[in-house]
Amino acid sequence: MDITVKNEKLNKWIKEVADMCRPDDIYICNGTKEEYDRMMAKLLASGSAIPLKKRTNSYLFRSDPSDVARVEDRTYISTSARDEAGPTNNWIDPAELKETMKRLYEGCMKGRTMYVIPFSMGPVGSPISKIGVEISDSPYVVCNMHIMTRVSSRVLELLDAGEDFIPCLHSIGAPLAPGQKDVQWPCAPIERKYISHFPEENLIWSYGSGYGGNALLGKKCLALRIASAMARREGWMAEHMLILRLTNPEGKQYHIAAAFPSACGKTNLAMMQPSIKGWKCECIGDDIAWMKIGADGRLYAINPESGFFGVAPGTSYETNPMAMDTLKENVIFTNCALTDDGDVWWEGMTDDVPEHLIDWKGRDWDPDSKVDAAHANARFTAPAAQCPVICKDWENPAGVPIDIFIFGGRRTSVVPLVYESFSWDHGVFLGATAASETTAANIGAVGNLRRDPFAMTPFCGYNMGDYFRHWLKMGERLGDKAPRIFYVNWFRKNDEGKFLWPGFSDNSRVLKWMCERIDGKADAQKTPIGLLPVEEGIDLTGLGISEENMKELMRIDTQAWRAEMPDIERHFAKFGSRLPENLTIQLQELRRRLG
Ligand code: TSX
Ligand code: MN
Repeated sequence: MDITVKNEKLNKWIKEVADMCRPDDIYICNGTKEEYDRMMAKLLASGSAIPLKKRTNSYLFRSDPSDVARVEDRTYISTSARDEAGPTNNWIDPAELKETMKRLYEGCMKGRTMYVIPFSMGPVGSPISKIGVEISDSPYVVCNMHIMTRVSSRVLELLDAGEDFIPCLHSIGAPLAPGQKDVQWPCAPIERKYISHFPEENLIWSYGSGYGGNALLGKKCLALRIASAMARREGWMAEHMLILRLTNPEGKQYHIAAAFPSACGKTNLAMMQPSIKGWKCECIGDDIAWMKIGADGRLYAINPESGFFGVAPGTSYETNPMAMDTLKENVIFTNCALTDDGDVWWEGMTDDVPEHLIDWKGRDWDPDSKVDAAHANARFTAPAAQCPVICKDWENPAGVPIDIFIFGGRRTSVVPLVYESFSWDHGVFLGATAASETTAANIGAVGNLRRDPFAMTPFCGYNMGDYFRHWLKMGERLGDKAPRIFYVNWFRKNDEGKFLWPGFSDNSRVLKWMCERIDGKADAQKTPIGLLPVEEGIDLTGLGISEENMKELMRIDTQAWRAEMPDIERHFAKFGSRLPENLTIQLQELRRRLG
């Protein structure tokens, strides 16, 4: 195991980790197809991967039932002072957390191979991109990282040339004794899982889980938690946002970045195909945006990822045909159900439920069963390049210039279909107070209002009060080149509990109004909460929605809005003295406008 690389920091780190974790073998990844195939062959041989007859080069994995999602209460932002992590993060002192985790890491890779995965978040060599190296003992992680990030020998060359990288240490926490038989999804029990971030030294330590954001460390850990802390220090933005390009019939392009809490259909919007004639929509990313101010003073965005790690249940040719077409080949499915003819299935995929399935736990399942066949958090990992509407500029190292920011949430009442902020600071207030009603997908009661500022609550790597301040500061720097900020709610219902807005492709009508606002072609009416479309402001050609429903979608109930104030106040109070005064002023002004 005399592995040496030219990058001294990497060399030293590999040796340190190997001495601590004591793997049987070390392997440095190069990102080639041959390597992917070799890893997958190993996973097939061990029985972890199930090949799918119906989809070329695609495989199904079943996780341990205790390891099915990100573990937010085992996720830590470990800074020297607790207050730097802030009220929205779990905190443990770095020295103490490292002590605890070193004891767990001690010998944790015995009987396994230690994979060193050099990857780039963002196009290799882009000035907005960052390099990471994940060390993991999971070949499933290696395959997923091949799809979700750029793993390549070109990254190794940049490292050899002395470029810096973010070390991401991962172990499933399941060493094998000599002769011990492996299980299908090795992992550690919940009380030994730790997803730890040390933003002061750009370091990630993850232990005990093989699932999603707990294990694919380039995504939530690096591209959001560590990157958000770097972005504040370095004057850029790392956001939980989709990126899309809209093109109008005249060929003018608009770039939109949008943040929504979970269960609002972010991936669906990222791949949405407009219902209005002559408008085109292309996908650049569905989850994360890294943005820097360019030489012309505008804000440029890249998607740091190279794949989609999407929630499968609810994805169908009705809700997201472009995603369905992305999933035809070269896909890793996790915790989906298996059909008798060798395909995957999940709740909401088709109207007809197959007569027989193997559920996500590997048991026989029949349609009369009360349990779901696929886990509610079942996932697909698919290359972004396979999306039929991927934008030709999705890998442009310069990024795309953002014109519009959208925030939103799922609200059955109170919040109108769309409104524009009065100013940047007012838009930051909208992001900071963004809220969604809980659905069956959340834990606890359905319909509770949950504030999820900028959809960043689980992903901000530092004090959220400082994060609000950073947004205000970016607005000052961008000045009149700043994107305009809108708030949307696709989910308002009538008093019979029916959705008022058709959503999906028809959301293009709302996006069109935003573009017309940018171009000074659409009037808006001033209301206490923001700028709303005037009557007939939104293009409803061919939609057949009633005037009454449209009125209800845009109605502002000032009484109901006044009733929101105490909750916003309680929400803001959590941030104490870290809450920027500008946001307190925004709240005061809203209260005054509501009368
Ligand atoms: O993703 C959704 N979007 C954004 C699409 C680009 N969903 C699914 C949310 C769960 C992830 C939506 N659901 C949207 C939406 O705009 N709107 C709704 C609510 C809705 C559901 C079904 C209908 C209409 C609205 N069906 C009919 O009107 C027939
Ligand atoms: Mn996300």
